[in-house]
Amino acid sequence: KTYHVAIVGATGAVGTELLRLLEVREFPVASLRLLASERSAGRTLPFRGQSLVVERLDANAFENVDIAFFSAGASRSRDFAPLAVRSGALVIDNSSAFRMDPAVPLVVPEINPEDICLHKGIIANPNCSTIILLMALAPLRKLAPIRRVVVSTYQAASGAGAQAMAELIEQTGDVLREKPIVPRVFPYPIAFNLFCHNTKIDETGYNEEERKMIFESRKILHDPHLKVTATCVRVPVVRAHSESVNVEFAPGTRPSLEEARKALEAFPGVALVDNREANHFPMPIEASGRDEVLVGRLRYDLSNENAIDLFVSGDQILKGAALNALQIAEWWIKEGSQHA
Ligand code: A2P
Ligand code: 11C
Repeated sequence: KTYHVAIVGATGAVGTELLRLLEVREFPVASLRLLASERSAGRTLPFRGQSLVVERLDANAFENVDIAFFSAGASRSRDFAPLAVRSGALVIDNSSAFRMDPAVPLVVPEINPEDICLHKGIIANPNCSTIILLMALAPLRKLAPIRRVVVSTYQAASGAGAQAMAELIEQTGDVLREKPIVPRVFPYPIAFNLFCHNTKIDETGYNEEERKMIFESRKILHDPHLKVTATCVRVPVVRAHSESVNVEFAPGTRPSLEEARKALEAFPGVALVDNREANHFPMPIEASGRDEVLVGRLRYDLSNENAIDLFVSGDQILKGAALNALQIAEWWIKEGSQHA
């Protein structure tokens, strides 16, 4: 069986990666429709040796589409995903529009694939920082119950889109050439700087990215009482997010580092990078372009007998977005449609 596929946001950072993954992972594509804004209509993008023309997103774009990947921001998802579902498409949505809707599964296929079967037309792809965190927590959670997580992120420019990646690169060159810089995409200089994640701060002082990490983690892990606190920071890295994570287990249940390393190594989608002698641990530069989330720097928390510290780096565009979305579709066509 083959599928008629659409990508909404095909010209963006995630959309272009999705296009490449559909080809290299040999997704059974019968036809592919590339959708973006009016600005990109008429542009061509390569797929399987052909040039496909990008079309403007409109209400008729989903006729005969079986699977629609949305990656063009939450307002486009809110406006067009329900139309796509009405036309009979399965929507896999990369935006935050429907993630916390109780009727919409929020899925990391290595963690809660069975939730895919509960969909009513839309399946949500989690926030990239949440996915990357949970890829490290899920194997540890099999060893002992996790009570609390303290996470600080080091988030790449890619999370803010293709233009933000370009801004980081251009601005770095401008600073080196001592040219004056004027931030366009980010609110502050990103070259040689870092700042609180560029989302709204609420009355508690948390930014929106931090809140996503807290609430999405609970939903994906089916653990409404899990305690999570997060500090999300944008750093001058192009496309892989890193996270420093303190994991506290239920009293008296902390696994040994050896058990934790084994569990991480055995978990699909995780690569253990934990070489103390060489001081070689997860780095965004090594995570970039890789499917696996790198996990390492495992050590006992000397301040808490129930906790372990670790460090994680994962490609924000791949496992954080396009790859996870495609894996959802792959699981659905292989396993899920049999449960339907
Ligand atoms: P376009 O390239 O035509 O602006 P990124 O996350 O890298 O910034 O990409 C965002 C994606 O969402 C792009 O493909 C962009 O298309 C698309 N997009 C942005 N605004 C709209 C819109 N109003 N209608 C359709 N697609 C949009
Ligand atoms: C970032 N995590 O790195 C964001 C990007 O909820 O899908 C994705 C925002 C989202 O800035």
